[in-house]
Amino acid sequence: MNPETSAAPATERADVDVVVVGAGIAGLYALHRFRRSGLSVRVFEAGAGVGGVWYWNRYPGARCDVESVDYSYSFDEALQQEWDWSEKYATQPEILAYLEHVADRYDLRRDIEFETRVTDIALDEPTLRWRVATDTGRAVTARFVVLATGPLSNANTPAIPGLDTFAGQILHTSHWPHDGVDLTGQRVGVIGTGSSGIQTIPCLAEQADRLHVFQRTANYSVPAGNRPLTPEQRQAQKADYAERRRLSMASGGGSPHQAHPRSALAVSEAELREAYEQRWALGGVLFSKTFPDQLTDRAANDTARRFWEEKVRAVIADPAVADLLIPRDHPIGTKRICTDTNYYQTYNRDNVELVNLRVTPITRVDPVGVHTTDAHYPLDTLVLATGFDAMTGSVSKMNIVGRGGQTLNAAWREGPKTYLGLGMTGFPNLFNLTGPGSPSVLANMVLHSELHVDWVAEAIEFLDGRGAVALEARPDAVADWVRECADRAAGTLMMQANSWYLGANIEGRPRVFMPFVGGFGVYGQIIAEVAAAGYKGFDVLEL
Ligand code: NA7
Repeated sequence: MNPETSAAPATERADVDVVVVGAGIAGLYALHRFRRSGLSVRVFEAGAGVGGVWYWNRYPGARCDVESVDYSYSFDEALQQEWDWSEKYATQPEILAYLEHVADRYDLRRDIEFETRVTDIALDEPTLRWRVATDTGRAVTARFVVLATGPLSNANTPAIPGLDTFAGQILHTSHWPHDGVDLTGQRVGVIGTGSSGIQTIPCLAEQADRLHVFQRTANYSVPAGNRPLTPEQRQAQKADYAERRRLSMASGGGSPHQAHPRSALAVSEAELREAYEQRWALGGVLFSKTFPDQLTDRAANDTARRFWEEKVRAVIADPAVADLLIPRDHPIGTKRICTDTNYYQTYNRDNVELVNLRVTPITRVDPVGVHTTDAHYPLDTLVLATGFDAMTGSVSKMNIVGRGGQTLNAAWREGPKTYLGLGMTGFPNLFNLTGPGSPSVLANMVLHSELHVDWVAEAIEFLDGRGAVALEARPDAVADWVRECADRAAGTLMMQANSWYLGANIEGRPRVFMPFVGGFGVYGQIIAEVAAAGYKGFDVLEL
């Protein structure tokens, strides 16, 4: 507790100014930034180390699909100048090493309690203090609670009959053993062909004796074009860092690359092709933003889809296999485009078989393998690349109780309801980072985390500066924001895919498009204007 900066009322003081839940990218920066404001901070982290998603997702082939030079903190020029990324797209071990370096460099670990999961967060209404309880029995009170739990941190394990009877090894991509796994000579099955499956399948195919890929829905993937960075490239990037960051902060997705200035439907065939070729060479997920109308106009989207299909068919030896790998159920980019290295080429290998679950669904797992409606696949290892209960999953696992005993889960029963993604009515001083109602996973999560953390830090400074106690989102501001997010999503093609952006991968979740789709730069402006206007849409509370 820092007595100078704490504006605690005469009533009992809180143990700390801020509790941060999670020590991933957002949580680490939150701790550093809040300390810089002179606040006392306690971070609770379920893992045994820092890193969040990069601590847990250790499957072979795990990489970020945002360029490493962009997917890194911008808050300290010295840090961004001193750290050397070895490749265009960093591997999970390299990102984790970077985050460990950050934790050491800023002496963060002393305020983090590891292997401690937050179970309950309850408001004491008279004092507007939060009481945060954990599974280790530790509880603290705080003036502010910041949820830095990440949108992709709650693994989804499908309820396949008999899964628990499997006598071999079951691995989930998001909980891969820390010592690695040797699959040499094994019969391996992979369920799931999202980003995780698509990254790991080529690596598993090289190790396994036989690999069966159980695909329910085909996905669009674009080659990463990954390569080592030369010292000259690194130097050039670092020399240009300020401009790179400026462009990223103003962009749609938090990276410096700009879309073509014209509609995909307004350019000549040659220009169209050239633009797509350039993005293809750039690699990865940015392919979905080659033209500004690609995600709003079906005809524009089709031009990208046709280009993509031609490229992908060209590398798959068997046209019948290619037919199965080409999505037909959603426009390109309406689920996050995957980024791969030799994914489609992997199906040309003799030891790899693609099983189409749309025609022959899995019926059950038995002790020795997987049954579909027409075959039994004997396996030594079954890999679940089945994704996450995304966006709201981790928050919903905690029992968060606000005003009048209302839980956040009850408040969000029909879908998340936030103002700017940050604040919720009935939950004063509880801030949710990079979750629903913000650009979230549609943006570069490192810069997004910094944007959110800085906003919250400044909001706390604002409150403390005027002797106020809390910010609480007004119900009308929440209703307007929820409507605005829904309207913006409805104006795109994003509603046409059964994506985890919509919670469509988890049974029982309401079908609501959760991220703010209006762009990272636009969103940054909106929240800055709200702050500049004295936190318009929030009630500023005094006791
Ligand atoms: P995703 O993208 O949610 O992919 C999960 C995959 O698992 C997807 O292909 C699913 O098929 C499949 N799945 C899930 N449940 C089942 C069952 N019961 N049977 C068969 N197949 C199933 O998760 P990822 O981890 O790959 O990626 C998540 C994000 O992390 C990614 O977008 C990046 O931003 C980083 P479905 O499509 O539901 O038919």
